[in-house]
Amino acid sequence: MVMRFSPSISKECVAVPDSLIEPHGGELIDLIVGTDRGDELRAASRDWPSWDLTERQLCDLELLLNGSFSPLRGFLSRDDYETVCSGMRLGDGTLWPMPVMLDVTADVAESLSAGSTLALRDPEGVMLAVVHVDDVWQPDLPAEAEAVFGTSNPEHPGIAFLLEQANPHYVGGRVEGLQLPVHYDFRLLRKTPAETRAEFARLGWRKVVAFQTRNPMHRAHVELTRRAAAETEANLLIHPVVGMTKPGDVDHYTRVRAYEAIIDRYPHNTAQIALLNLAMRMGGPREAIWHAIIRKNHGCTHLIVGRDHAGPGSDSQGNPFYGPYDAQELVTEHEAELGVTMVPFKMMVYVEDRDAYLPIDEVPKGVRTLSISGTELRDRLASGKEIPGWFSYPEVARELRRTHPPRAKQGVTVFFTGLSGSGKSTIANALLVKLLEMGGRPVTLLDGDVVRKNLSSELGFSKEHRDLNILRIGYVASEITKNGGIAICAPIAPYDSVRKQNRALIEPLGGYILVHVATPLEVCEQRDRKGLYAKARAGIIKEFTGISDPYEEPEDADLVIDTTSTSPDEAANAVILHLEHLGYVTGNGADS
Ligand code: PPS
Repeated sequence: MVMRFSPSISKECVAVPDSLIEPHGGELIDLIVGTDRGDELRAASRDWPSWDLTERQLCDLELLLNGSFSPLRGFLSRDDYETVCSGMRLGDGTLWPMPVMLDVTADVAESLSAGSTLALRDPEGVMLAVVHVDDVWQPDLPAEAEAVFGTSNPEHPGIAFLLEQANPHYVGGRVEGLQLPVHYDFRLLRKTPAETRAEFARLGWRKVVAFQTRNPMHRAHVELTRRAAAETEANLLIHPVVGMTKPGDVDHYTRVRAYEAIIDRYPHNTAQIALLNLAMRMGGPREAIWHAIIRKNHGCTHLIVGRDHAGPGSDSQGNPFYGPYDAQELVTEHEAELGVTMVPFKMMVYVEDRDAYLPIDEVPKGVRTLSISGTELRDRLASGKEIPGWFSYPEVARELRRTHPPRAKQGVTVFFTGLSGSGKSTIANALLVKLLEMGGRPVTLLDGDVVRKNLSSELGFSKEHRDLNILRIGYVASEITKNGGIAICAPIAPYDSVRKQNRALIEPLGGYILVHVATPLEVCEQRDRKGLYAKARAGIIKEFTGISDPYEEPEDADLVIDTTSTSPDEAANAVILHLEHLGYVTGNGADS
């Protein structure tokens, strides 16, 4: 049976090349210098300014140093940057779609000029490389975003990164490397282009089709890659990105264990896994060209380009950032120049009657198909529901379940906010003992007063200090949540933006529930159990929340409780019921 991927592939009979594909630009770049030069650079670095590389820059530097970004020999100069942004080409005309930039702060930029040298260091301070500076300039980041990503929508993760996280100055220049960044995980699977090429040469792999992925591979992906390899009569390189992917993606540890678990599903010795420490930009069409260049440098002759390749999906209004096949179109335009053959594929769907996967355009009309979206998969994991065998393999489902337990086994933070005397601590204490009585998970109470005696003992009540206090509580709660415990927090937390920062930190790690203890000020003041309101009214205590300092009512509370006429027992019970409603505690106890 002949499988059809695209007319161009099914018609052509591709000859087996007698040597590996040429790197992009003709030469595989290796920027690591010899020992003597390394010693020379280390000694001279005493007088140079240093830059501590960001997470993204560490990824970019690694791929520059090991030749994945051939023909680049450093971070883009201003001229190259401008032509890359405007026309996807370096100054010399070589196709290059993505800016690879060294962004620095204003103070570091001020210490540099053309001709200076900058030492690049990893987070521990180890010098990995130097940049011989050609240009230092302040780029127009919104213009770059628009040119590279084809939109100015700040919800695009590549644009959000540029506008919110990138530093405001760029430094361009040639790089000399002393050593590659160190990785302690999956060492045997991390391969430089020289290593994949050497391995392909040794194994006699001349035609290699690369599969780029940032997701776990389920049956659809395995079927698709098997078909792609069979159709092109090529070996398969599963080449997952383990650097930076889209925020919220499954972590690379889980994914790599899952890739390792399915490698035996391919015909023996025909497929391999290699990990790529790329920082993705989610740039859709341009990024697809970039992926092709990177795979070419690793010795791959073909690249699978799927639906919405390297795209970030849709914005919050449901509008897709790119058309589903925009990436395929752009790669097709440049395929001849790239020298990498695209293996395009449509979305694969499961055809129940045949118990098989088919590209959606090959499914006969009226036939029932099944698919599970990423969101549905996350929901199934969270609720502990079955992951059907037609969708994934038991070994992949097992790995996902290990790191994505159902909600009843995930950590959760219950964050109370409200005025002094509103009843936060009392409800929090009642909740603590009720959860301990249920059992199953460790429970920690971070009460406002108690935290101020230890974690935040040196802090006062200025906005700055209050925010710091809440961020500290949030950090501790995030660690507890990440490790499967329950954190109950009960500070006043009067400011909205810092509460939101905590939510953003904690939510991806488990549950986060904001409870507004909305007891009115008059009631709190009337109770005045600690006599603080009287002192605040008398001006003895300054900056007192509700009296002489603001309290910003939350608009994003998951639960609102007014203790004017609610007992602590009732209030704690309402929280437990809400946790149960969300699945964080089950009817039989927290550990079931
Ligand atoms: S904050 O704003 O969230 O950092 O405050 P928090 O850490 O919860 O600390 C509030 C407790 O400190 C006592 N206290 C004050 N509260 C508000 N404003 C001022 N100026 C102040 N000075 C001291 C007070 O006992 C608070 O405890 P609770 O349990 O809320 O009454």
